[in-house]
Amino acid sequence: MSKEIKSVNYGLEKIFEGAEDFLPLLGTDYVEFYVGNAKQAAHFYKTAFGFQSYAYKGLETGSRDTVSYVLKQDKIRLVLTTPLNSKHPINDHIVKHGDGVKVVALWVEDARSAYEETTSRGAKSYMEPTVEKDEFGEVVRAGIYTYGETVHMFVERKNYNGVFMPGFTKWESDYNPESVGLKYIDHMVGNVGWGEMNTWVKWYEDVMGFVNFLSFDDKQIHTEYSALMSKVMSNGNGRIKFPINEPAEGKKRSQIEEYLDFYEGSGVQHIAVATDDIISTVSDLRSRGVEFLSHPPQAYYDAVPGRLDEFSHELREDIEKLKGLGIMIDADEEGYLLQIFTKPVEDRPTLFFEIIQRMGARGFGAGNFKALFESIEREQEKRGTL
Ligand code: TYF
Ligand code: FE
Repeated sequence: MSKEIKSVNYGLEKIFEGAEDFLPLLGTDYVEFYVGNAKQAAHFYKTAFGFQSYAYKGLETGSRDTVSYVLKQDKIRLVLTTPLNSKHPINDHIVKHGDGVKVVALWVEDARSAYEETTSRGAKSYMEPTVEKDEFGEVVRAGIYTYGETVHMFVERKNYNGVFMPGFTKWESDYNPESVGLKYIDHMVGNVGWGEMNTWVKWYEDVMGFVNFLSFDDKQIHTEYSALMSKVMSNGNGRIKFPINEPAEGKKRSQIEEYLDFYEGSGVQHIAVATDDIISTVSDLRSRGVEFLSHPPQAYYDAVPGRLDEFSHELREDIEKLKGLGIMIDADEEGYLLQIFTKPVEDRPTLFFEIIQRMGARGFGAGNFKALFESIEREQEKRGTL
Protein backbone atom coordinates (compact mmCIF):
# COMPACT_ATOMS: atom_id res chain seq x y z
CA MET A 1 0.00 0.00 0.00
CA SER A 2 2.80 2.45 0.83
CA LYS A 3 4.15 2.03 -2.69
CA GLU A 4 0.83 3.16 -4.10
CA ILE A 5 0.92 6.35 -2.08
CA LYS A 6 4.30 7.37 -3.52
CA SER A 7 2.75 7.45 -6.95
CA VAL A 8 0.51 10.24 -5.61
CA ASN A 9 3.46 12.60 -5.52
CA TYR A 10 4.84 11.37 -8.77
CA GLY A 11 1.63 11.84 -10.68
CA LEU A 12 0.95 15.31 -9.39
CA GLU A 13 4.53 16.53 -9.82
CA LYS A 14 4.45 15.40 -13.39
CA ILE A 15 1.59 17.78 -14.04
CA PHE A 16 3.15 20.64 -12.07
CA GLU A 17 6.45 20.29 -13.91
CA GLY A 18 4.89 20.10 -17.33
CA ALA A 19 3.56 23.69 -17.39
CA GLU A 20 0.54 22.87 -19.51
CA ASP A 21 -2.69 22.34 -17.61
CA PHE A 22 -5.21 22.94 -20.37
CA LEU A 23 -8.11 22.61 -17.92
CA PRO A 24 -7.35 24.58 -14.74
CA LEU A 25 -10.04 23.78 -12.16
CA LEU A 26 -10.63 25.97 -9.11
CA GLY A 27 -12.78 23.43 -7.26
CA THR A 28 -16.16 21.74 -7.24
CA ASP A 29 -18.85 24.34 -7.96
CA TYR A 30 -22.00 22.36 -7.20
CA VAL A 31 -23.53 18.89 -7.42
CA GLU A 32 -27.00 18.67 -8.95
CA PHE A 33 -29.39 15.82 -8.19
CA TYR A 34 -32.46 15.02 -10.25
CA VAL A 35 -35.06 13.92 -7.73
CA GLY A 36 -38.75 13.07 -7.61
CA ASN A 37 -39.63 15.60 -4.92
CA ALA A 38 -37.06 18.35 -4.39
CA LYS A 39 -39.02 19.99 -1.60
CA GLN A 40 -38.83 16.88 0.56
CA ALA A 41 -35.25 16.06 -0.44
CA ALA A 42 -34.23 19.59 0.59
CA HIS A 43 -35.84 19.05 3.98
CA PHE A 44 -33.86 15.81 4.37
CA TYR A 45 -30.52 17.41 3.54
CA LYS A 46 -31.23 20.27 5.97
CA THR A 47 -32.60 18.18 8.80
CA ALA A 48 -30.37 15.13 8.55
CA PHE A 49 -27.15 16.46 6.98
CA GLY A 50 -27.04 20.03 8.30
CA PHE A 51 -27.25 21.90 5.01
CA GLN A 52 -28.52 25.49 4.95
CA SER A 53 -31.15 27.04 2.69
CA TYR A 54 -29.30 29.03 0.04
CA ALA A 55 -31.12 29.69 -3.25
CA TYR A 56 -34.33 28.73 -5.00
CA LYS A 57 -36.06 28.80 -8.34
CA GLY A 58 -39.57 27.62 -9.09
CA LEU A 59 -43.03 28.83 -9.99
CA GLU A 60 -42.68 31.88 -7.71
CA THR A 61 -39.58 33.04 -9.59
CA GLY A 62 -40.98 32.41 -13.07
CA SER A 63 -39.54 28.92 -13.59
CA ARG A 64 -42.57 27.13 -15.06
CA ASP A 65 -41.12 23.67 -15.79
CA THR A 66 -38.65 22.88 -13.03
CA VAL A 67 -38.00 23.71 -9.41
CA SER A 68 -34.53 23.77 -7.83
CA TYR A 69 -33.44 24.17 -4.23
CA VAL A 70 -29.81 25.06 -3.57
CA LEU A 71 -28.37 24.00 -0.21
CA LYS A 72 -25.04 25.03 1.23
CA GLN A 73 -22.70 23.86 3.96
CA ASP A 74 -19.36 25.67 4.06
CA LYS A 75 -17.95 25.14 0.53
CA ILE A 76 -20.43 22.43 -0.49
CA ARG A 77 -23.39 23.34 -2.69
CA LEU A 78 -26.09 20.83 -3.59
CA VAL A 79 -28.81 21.57 -6.14
CA LEU A 80 -31.99 19.47 -5.98
CA THR A 81 -34.12 19.65 -9.11
CA THR A 82 -37.58 18.27 -9.90
CA PRO A 83 -39.68 18.67 -13.05
CA LEU A 84 -43.12 20.28 -12.65
CA ASN A 85 -44.91 18.34 -15.40
CA SER A 86 -44.81 14.96 -17.09
CA LYS A 87 -43.42 16.27 -20.39
CA HIS A 88 -40.09 17.45 -19.03
CA PRO A 89 -37.08 15.28 -20.07
CA ILE A 90 -35.78 15.21 -16.47
CA ASN A 91 -38.59 12.72 -15.82
CA ASP A 92 -36.83 10.20 -18.05
CA HIS A 93 -33.69 10.46 -15.93
CA ILE A 94 -35.67 9.91 -12.74
CA VAL A 95 -37.69 7.02 -14.17
CA LYS A 96 -34.52 5.25 -15.27
CA HIS A 97 -32.10 5.97 -12.43
CA GLY A 98 -34.25 6.99 -9.48
CA ASP A 99 -32.97 9.99 -7.53
CA GLY A 100 -29.31 10.53 -8.37
CA VAL A 101 -26.53 12.85 -9.39
CA LYS A 102 -26.90 14.41 -12.83
CA VAL A 103 -24.30 17.19 -12.73
CA VAL A 104 -20.85 17.40 -11.16
CA ALA A 105 -20.12 21.08 -11.79
CA LEU A 106 -16.56 22.34 -11.84
CA TRP A 107 -15.58 25.93 -11.07
CA VAL A 108 -13.37 27.44 -13.78
CA GLU A 109 -11.91 30.82 -14.76
CA ASP A 110 -13.02 30.44 -18.36
CA ALA A 111 -15.94 28.17 -19.23
CA ARG A 112 -15.62 28.76 -23.00
CA SER A 113 -12.00 27.65 -22.97
CA ALA A 114 -12.82 24.60 -20.77
CA TYR A 115 -15.51 23.60 -23.28
CA GLU A 116 -13.23 24.12 -26.31
CA GLU A 117 -10.29 22.25 -24.76
CA THR A 118 -12.38 19.24 -23.76
CA THR A 119 -14.66 18.94 -26.79
CA SER A 120 -11.68 19.30 -29.13
CA ARG A 121 -10.18 16.31 -27.28
CA GLY A 122 -13.28 14.21 -27.86
CA ALA A 123 -15.77 15.12 -25.12
CA LYS A 124 -19.41 14.83 -26.14
CA SER A 125 -21.21 18.14 -25.76
CA TYR A 126 -24.09 18.50 -23.30
CA MET A 127 -24.47 22.29 -23.41
CA GLU A 128 -22.64 24.86 -25.51
CA PRO A 129 -21.21 27.88 -23.65
CA THR A 130 -24.22 29.83 -22.40
CA VAL A 131 -24.29 33.23 -20.71
CA GLU A 132 -26.94 33.92 -18.08
CA LYS A 133 -27.35 37.47 -16.77
CA ASP A 134 -29.16 39.37 -14.06
CA GLU A 135 -28.59 42.56 -12.06
CA PHE A 136 -25.68 40.91 -10.19
CA GLY A 137 -23.65 40.13 -13.31
CA GLU A 138 -23.26 37.08 -15.47
CA VAL A 139 -22.44 33.39 -15.18
CA VAL A 140 -21.08 31.42 -18.14
CA ARG A 141 -21.74 27.68 -18.20
CA ALA A 142 -20.94 24.88 -20.62
CA GLY A 143 -21.30 21.12 -20.21
CA ILE A 144 -19.91 17.81 -21.42
CA TYR A 145 -21.02 14.24 -20.85
CA THR A 146 -18.95 11.84 -18.76
CA TYR A 147 -19.86 8.22 -17.79
CA GLY A 148 -23.49 7.15 -18.15
CA GLU A 149 -25.85 10.12 -18.33
CA THR A 150 -23.70 12.11 -15.90
CA VAL A 151 -22.50 15.55 -16.90
CA HIS A 152 -19.62 17.88 -16.03
CA MET A 153 -20.70 21.48 -16.18
CA PHE A 154 -18.00 24.18 -16.28
CA VAL A 155 -19.05 27.23 -14.29
CA GLU A 156 -17.42 30.64 -14.72
CA ARG A 157 -18.60 33.11 -12.10
CA LYS A 158 -15.84 35.72 -11.96
CA ASN A 159 -18.26 38.42 -13.18
CA TYR A 160 -21.06 37.47 -10.82
CA ASN A 161 -21.79 38.57 -7.27
CA GLY A 162 -25.36 37.37 -6.80
CA VAL A 163 -26.36 34.51 -4.50
CA PHE A 164 -26.01 31.46 -6.75
CA MET A 165 -26.66 32.22 -10.41
CA PRO A 166 -29.15 34.11 -12.55
CA GLY A 167 -32.65 32.63 -12.34
CA PHE A 168 -32.36 31.93 -8.61
CA THR A 169 -33.42 34.05 -5.65
CA LYS A 170 -32.03 33.89 -2.17
CA TRP A 171 -33.88 31.23 -0.23
CA GLU A 172 -34.79 32.50 3.22
CA SER A 173 -36.34 29.98 5.56
CA ASP A 174 -37.54 30.05 9.16
CA TYR A 175 -36.27 26.50 9.56
CA ASN A 176 -32.51 26.51 9.94
CA PRO A 177 -31.01 23.40 11.54
CA GLU A 178 -27.37 23.78 12.48
CA SER A 179 -24.45 22.67 10.33
CA VAL A 180 -22.86 19.33 11.23
CA GLY A 181 -19.41 20.61 10.23
CA LEU A 182 -19.16 19.35 6.64
CA LYS A 183 -16.58 21.52 4.85
CA TYR A 184 -15.92 20.54 1.23
CA ILE A 185 -16.15 17.67 -1.22
CA ASP A 186 -13.03 15.52 -0.94
CA HIS A 187 -13.80 13.19 -3.85
CA MET A 188 -16.68 11.85 -5.90
CA VAL A 189 -16.70 8.28 -7.14
CA GLY A 190 -18.15 6.88 -10.35
CA ASN A 191 -19.24 3.29 -10.94
CA VAL A 192 -18.88 2.14 -14.54
CA GLY A 193 -19.75 -1.10 -16.32
CA TRP A 194 -17.75 -4.31 -16.68
CA GLY A 195 -14.48 -3.64 -18.48
CA GLU A 196 -15.13 0.09 -18.82
CA MET A 197 -12.86 1.44 -16.08
CA ASN A 198 -9.81 1.86 -18.29
CA THR A 199 -11.87 3.53 -21.00
CA TRP A 200 -12.91 6.17 -18.49
CA VAL A 201 -9.41 6.45 -17.00
CA LYS A 202 -8.16 7.22 -20.50
CA TRP A 203 -11.06 9.63 -21.05
CA TYR A 204 -10.11 11.62 -17.91
CA GLU A 205 -6.46 11.60 -19.02
CA ASP A 206 -7.05 12.58 -22.63
CA VAL A 207 -10.10 14.84 -22.39
CA MET A 208 -9.63 16.43 -18.93
CA GLY A 209 -5.81 16.23 -18.51
CA PHE A 210 -6.18 14.26 -15.25
CA VAL A 211 -3.59 11.76 -13.94
CA ASN A 212 -4.19 8.30 -12.50
CA PHE A 213 -2.46 8.58 -9.14
CA LEU A 214 -3.66 5.48 -7.32
CA SER A 215 -4.94 2.09 -8.44
CA PHE A 216 -6.48 -0.87 -6.65
CA ASP A 217 -7.00 -4.14 -8.44
CA ASP A 218 -9.34 -6.97 -7.55
CA LYS A 219 -6.55 -8.75 -5.66
CA GLN A 220 -6.45 -5.82 -3.24
CA ILE A 221 -10.16 -5.03 -3.23
CA HIS A 222 -11.97 -8.19 -2.42
CA THR A 223 -13.61 -10.11 0.37
CA GLU A 224 -14.36 -13.77 0.54
CA TYR A 225 -17.32 -13.09 -1.72
CA SER A 226 -16.92 -10.15 -4.01
CA ALA A 227 -14.43 -7.93 -5.75
CA LEU A 228 -14.00 -4.65 -7.56
CA MET A 229 -11.30 -2.57 -9.22
CA SER A 230 -10.70 1.12 -8.68
CA LYS A 231 -8.48 3.84 -10.17
CA VAL A 232 -8.27 7.33 -8.76
CA MET A 233 -8.07 10.21 -11.23
CA SER A 234 -6.88 13.65 -10.10
CA ASN A 235 -6.62 16.99 -11.83
CA GLY A 236 -3.30 18.89 -11.85
CA ASN A 237 -3.70 20.82 -8.61
CA GLY A 238 -5.20 17.85 -6.74
CA ARG A 239 -8.42 19.69 -5.83
CA ILE A 240 -10.60 17.36 -7.91
CA LYS A 241 -10.37 13.62 -7.32
CA PHE A 242 -12.57 11.13 -9.12
CA PRO A 243 -12.05 7.45 -8.33
CA ILE A 244 -13.64 5.14 -10.91
CA ASN A 245 -14.82 1.65 -9.96
CA GLU A 246 -15.78 -1.34 -12.05
CA PRO A 247 -17.08 -4.68 -10.79
CA ALA A 248 -14.86 -7.76 -10.79
CA GLU A 249 -15.62 -11.44 -10.77
CA GLY A 250 -16.06 -13.00 -7.32
CA LYS A 251 -17.99 -15.81 -5.70
CA LYS A 252 -20.97 -13.52 -5.25
CA ARG A 253 -22.31 -10.32 -6.71
CA SER A 254 -20.03 -7.27 -6.51
CA GLN A 255 -21.52 -4.20 -4.81
CA ILE A 256 -20.65 -2.35 -8.04
CA GLU A 257 -22.81 -4.72 -10.03
CA GLU A 258 -25.64 -4.17 -7.57
CA TYR A 259 -25.32 -0.42 -8.13
CA LEU A 260 -25.26 -0.78 -11.93
CA ASP A 261 -28.37 -2.98 -11.83
CA PHE A 262 -30.36 -0.57 -9.68
CA TYR A 263 -29.10 2.67 -11.20
CA GLU A 264 -29.57 1.04 -14.61
CA GLY A 265 -26.20 2.22 -15.81
CA SER A 266 -23.04 4.04 -14.82
CA GLY A 267 -23.25 6.93 -12.38
CA VAL A 268 -22.02 8.59 -9.22
CA GLN A 269 -21.65 6.03 -6.42
CA HIS A 270 -20.53 8.15 -3.48
CA ILE A 271 -19.75 11.69 -2.48
CA ALA A 272 -17.04 12.00 0.15
CA VAL A 273 -17.38 15.11 2.30
CA ALA A 274 -14.65 16.36 4.58
CA THR A 275 -14.91 17.46 8.19
CA ASP A 276 -12.20 18.50 10.63
CA ASP A 277 -14.00 16.96 13.60
CA ILE A 278 -15.42 13.62 12.52
CA ILE A 279 -16.44 12.61 16.04
CA SER A 280 -18.69 15.63 16.40
CA THR A 281 -19.94 15.43 12.79
CA VAL A 282 -20.86 11.74 12.97
CA SER A 283 -22.43 12.09 16.45
CA ASP A 284 -24.63 14.86 15.04
CA LEU A 285 -25.50 12.94 11.87
CA ARG A 286 -26.45 9.85 13.87
CA SER A 287 -28.63 11.84 16.24
CA ARG A 288 -30.38 13.39 13.23
CA GLY A 289 -31.24 9.98 11.83
CA VAL A 290 -28.54 9.43 9.19
CA GLU A 291 -27.99 5.67 8.82
CA PHE A 292 -24.47 4.33 8.57
CA LEU A 293 -23.17 0.89 7.59
CA SER A 294 -22.77 -1.55 10.45
CA HIS A 295 -19.76 -1.17 12.78
CA PRO A 296 -16.55 -3.03 11.96
CA PRO A 297 -15.94 -5.96 14.35
CA GLN A 298 -13.78 -5.79 17.52
CA ALA A 299 -10.90 -7.51 15.67
CA TYR A 300 -10.78 -4.51 13.33
CA TYR A 301 -10.29 -2.07 16.24
CA ASP A 302 -7.77 -4.39 17.88
CA ALA A 303 -5.56 -4.06 14.80
CA VAL A 304 -5.69 -0.24 14.63
CA PRO A 305 -2.92 0.63 17.17
CA GLY A 306 -0.52 -1.67 15.31
CA ARG A 307 -1.30 -0.02 12.01
CA LEU A 308 -0.66 3.45 13.42
CA ASP A 309 2.56 2.30 15.11
CA GLU A 310 3.85 0.86 11.87
CA PHE A 311 3.97 4.41 10.49
CA SER A 312 4.71 6.07 13.87
CA HIS A 313 1.53 8.14 13.94
CA GLU A 314 -0.13 9.11 17.16
CA LEU A 315 -3.91 8.98 17.07
CA ARG A 316 -5.22 12.35 18.31
CA GLU A 317 -8.76 11.04 18.75
CA ASP A 318 -10.06 8.73 21.46
CA ILE A 319 -10.22 5.28 19.85
CA GLU A 320 -13.13 4.29 22.09
CA LYS A 321 -15.17 7.19 20.73
CA LEU A 322 -14.26 6.28 17.15
CA LYS A 323 -15.24 2.69 17.81
CA GLY A 324 -18.49 3.73 19.48
CA LEU A 325 -19.45 5.66 16.35
CA GLY A 326 -18.22 3.00 13.91
CA ILE A 327 -15.56 5.28 12.40
CA MET A 328 -12.67 3.54 10.60
CA ILE A 329 -8.98 4.45 10.72
CA ASP A 330 -6.35 3.93 8.01
CA ALA A 331 -2.70 4.95 7.98
CA ASP A 332 0.16 5.39 5.51
CA GLU A 333 3.57 7.05 5.85
CA GLU A 334 2.16 10.55 5.37
CA GLY A 335 -0.44 10.33 8.09
CA TYR A 336 -3.77 8.76 8.87
CA LEU A 337 -7.40 9.24 7.90
CA LEU A 338 -10.75 8.66 9.56
CA GLN A 339 -13.78 7.65 7.50
CA ILE A 340 -17.29 6.25 7.68
CA PHE A 341 -19.95 5.44 5.09
CA THR A 342 -23.70 5.99 5.13
CA LYS A 343 -26.17 3.49 3.82
CA PRO A 344 -27.62 4.46 0.42
CA VAL A 345 -29.73 7.62 0.76
CA GLU A 346 -32.39 6.41 -1.68
CA ASP A 347 -34.57 3.27 -1.72
CA ARG A 348 -32.61 1.93 -4.65
CA PRO A 349 -29.19 0.82 -3.32
CA THR A 350 -27.32 3.47 -5.31
CA LEU A 351 -25.80 6.73 -4.04
CA PHE A 352 -24.31 7.01 -0.55
CA PHE A 353 -22.09 9.46 1.35
CA GLU A 354 -18.68 9.11 2.95
CA ILE A 355 -17.57 11.34 5.82
CA ILE A 356 -13.78 11.74 5.88
CA GLN A 357 -11.24 13.51 8.06
CA ARG A 358 -7.71 13.56 6.68
CA MET A 359 -4.89 13.69 9.21
CA GLY A 360 -2.08 13.87 6.65
CA ALA A 361 -2.97 10.79 4.63
CA ARG A 362 -3.83 11.31 0.96
CA GLY A 363 -5.05 7.78 0.23
CA PHE A 364 -8.60 6.46 0.19
CA GLY A 365 -8.60 4.06 3.11
CA ALA A 366 -7.27 0.93 1.37
CA GLY A 367 -6.58 -0.58 4.80
CA ASN A 368 -10.32 -0.34 5.51
CA PHE A 369 -11.56 -1.85 2.27
CA LYS A 370 -11.99 -5.35 3.67
CA ALA A 371 -14.00 -4.27 6.74
CA LEU A 372 -15.98 -1.81 4.62
CA PHE A 373 -16.90 -4.28 1.92
CA GLU A 374 -17.88 -6.92 4.45
CA SER A 375 -20.20 -4.38 5.99
CA ILE A 376 -21.66 -3.53 2.56
CA GLU A 377 -22.14 -7.26 1.92
CA ARG A 378 -24.15 -7.57 5.12
CA GLU A 379 -26.54 -5.01 3.61
CA GLN A 380 -26.55 -6.78 0.23
CA GLU A 381 -27.38 -10.00 2.05
CA LYS A 382 -30.45 -8.35 3.65
CA ARG A 383 -31.52 -7.01 0.25
CA GLY A 384 -31.06 -10.39 -1.40
CA THR A 385 -28.60 -8.86 -3.87
CA LEU A 386 -25.35 -10.59 -2.87
O1 TYF B 1 -13.35 6.31 -2.53
C1 TYF B 1 -12.84 5.28 -2.21
O2 TYF B 1 -12.07 4.68 -2.95
C2 TYF B 1 -13.10 4.74 -0.82
C3 TYF B 1 -13.38 3.31 -0.74
O3 TYF B 1 -17.41 0.72 -3.52
C4 TYF B 1 -14.48 2.73 -1.51
O4 TYF B 1 -14.08 5.49 -0.23
C5 TYF B 1 -14.22 2.13 -2.71
C6 TYF B 1 -15.21 1.47 -3.39
C7 TYF B 1 -16.47 1.39 -2.85
C8 TYF B 1 -16.77 2.01 -1.65
C9 TYF B 1 -15.76 2.68 -1.00
FE1 FE C 1 -14.38 7.31 -1.02
